[in-house]
Amino acid sequence: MKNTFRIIVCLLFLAEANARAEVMVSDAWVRANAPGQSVGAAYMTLKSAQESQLFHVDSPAAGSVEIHSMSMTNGIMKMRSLETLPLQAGKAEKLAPGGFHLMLFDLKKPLKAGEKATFTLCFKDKMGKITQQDVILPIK
Ligand SMILES: [Cu+2]
Repeated sequence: MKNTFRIIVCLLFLAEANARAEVMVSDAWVRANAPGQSVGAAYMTLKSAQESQLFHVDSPAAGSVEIHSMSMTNGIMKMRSLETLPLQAGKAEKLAPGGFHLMLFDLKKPLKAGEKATFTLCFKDKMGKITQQDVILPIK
């Protein structure tokens, strides 16, 4: 009886773990500041097993972090602040130079190559469940 109970608890735990909105974060990095630069940018690839969205980002390295898109219109680079970055199930969304990026404002100190910066990523799945993930990014 005791053993059966233990197995059931284990299965419940596994089911819960699988249901969690895990988002894989890869190729994550922060661009080192050029002299005199007061803002920063961070890049990463996000892949969620289920439909989700990145809706908030925080970092102790910056006063505020915004999710930005970048596009070329008539030869002019335009950045736009996004409320959320939608993630399709199983599809990798790339934040990379020239496209989506995290914009760091009000830097606490210059972003120096070789150092690291921590970010807290907040995701919301389609059921409205919020999960939070901390990632440590190299500055380069
Ligand atoms: Cu930007």
